[in-house]
Amino acid sequence: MIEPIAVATWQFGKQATAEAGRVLFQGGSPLDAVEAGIRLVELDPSEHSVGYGGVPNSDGIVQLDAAIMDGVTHDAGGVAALEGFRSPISVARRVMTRSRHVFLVGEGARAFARSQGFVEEPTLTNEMRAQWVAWRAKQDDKIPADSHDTIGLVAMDAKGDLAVGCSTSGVGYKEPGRVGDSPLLGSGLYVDNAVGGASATGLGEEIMKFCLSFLVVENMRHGADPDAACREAILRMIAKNAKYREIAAAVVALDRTGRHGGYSTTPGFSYGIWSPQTNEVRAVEIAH
Ligand code: SD4
Repeated sequence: MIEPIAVATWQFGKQATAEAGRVLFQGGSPLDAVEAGIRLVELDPSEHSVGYGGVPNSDGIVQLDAAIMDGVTHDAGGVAALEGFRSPISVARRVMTRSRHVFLVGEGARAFARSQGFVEEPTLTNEMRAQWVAWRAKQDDKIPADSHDTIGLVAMDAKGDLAVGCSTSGVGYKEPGRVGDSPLLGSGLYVDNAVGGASATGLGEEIMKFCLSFLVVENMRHGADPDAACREAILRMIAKNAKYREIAAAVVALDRTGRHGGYSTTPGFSYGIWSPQTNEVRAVEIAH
């Protein structure tokens, strides 16, 4: 008998995995669990890196990226630079199930969401608008410290079926149209029922150069446990270029036996875990 389990990036991973767990407990599929867990964080305006209340781009417009992938079938859907919808993970899932495509961006993604009956709503909160106005006044090129904490969630049900999702408002004050790793299959997320799943967070410009989530899943395929798989992948980045010791990149993984792990280039990464026995946030302390 396999225990259902969910893991998710960062402190909000605790609430997200608890929500995913609730869905699994009620007999929902791993895809249902991933969507529900991520959606909870997307709709929380106090989280400034995801969904409604996320940090805008340099024009003051919130452009959201998200994707979802099914470990059983490899079906997947994603949206990028989506404006006007608070829960891009739900639109991404609809791309997977109701479109002929896998990935829709910008105005096309928006038109698709409308056609599917999603309700357009403001995504920029007053608080984030005020921060953007202050940033613009300073002409500051620096990325604000709390502007990038993506939610990545991997869930497994009692049958051992897996799914993964990832959602973000991306790097704060990014160029309009910029897309990070989060909605890119293999970079921000990847899952294969035969092995496990992984999701990444951090600076997408660098993560996508290493297909980080795919790499972690392949490391697990070749026998590494999730902790080792994440560590080997991050160390490969650092071996390529020591600058990656300073650039935030982190990844969380769950394998098909329910083991989980994570690793990051810089200290301070944590992830949440839900299982029927536990409901905790485990802080992954990184010693380099
Ligand atoms: C991006 N990977 O858009 C996202 C941001 C992020 O923690 O995860 N930050 O590049």
